[in-house]
Amino acid sequence: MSKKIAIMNGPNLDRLGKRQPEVYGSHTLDDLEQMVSAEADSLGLSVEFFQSNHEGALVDKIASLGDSGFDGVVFNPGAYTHTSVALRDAIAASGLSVVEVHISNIYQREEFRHKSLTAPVSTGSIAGLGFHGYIAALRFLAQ
Ligand code: CA2
Repeated sequence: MSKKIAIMNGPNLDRLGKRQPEVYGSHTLDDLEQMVSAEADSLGLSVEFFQSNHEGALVDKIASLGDSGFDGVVFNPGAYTHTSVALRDAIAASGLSVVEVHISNIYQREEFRHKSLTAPVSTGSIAGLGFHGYIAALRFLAQ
């Protein structure tokens, strides 16, 4: 049976391609999802996409994925990366293999972005590779 992987994006990532192309590129969330879908097909993975601007909705989604047989999650928690104890606790309690992805290199940006509350409870993290980070995370989870 094919592995089931969720691709989750947090707040404001639905605005990709509409503002700040110098930081996040000019492609949209829809472009990202198409690119990830094509890669998932070639890796024989089943993928589900989820984006929310709401912390509680992201917490609920992580918990439900943990309870419904998903094998892994590629997760860009957006700004909640730097603030959310609730998301950290949800990841830690989920039993899921979570790869944290950031489009931009958070370590080259403002100091408040250097700290991730969610990375220490994730399997690994990738920052600064643009959309390629999602593909690298997917390939890792396909193993
Ligand atoms: O680099 C990343 O992927 C981030 O997770 C993106 C978050 C930011 O708060 C993190 O520090 C790093 C912000 C996403 C906002 O994306 C937008 C894209 C276009 C227009 C407006 C926002």
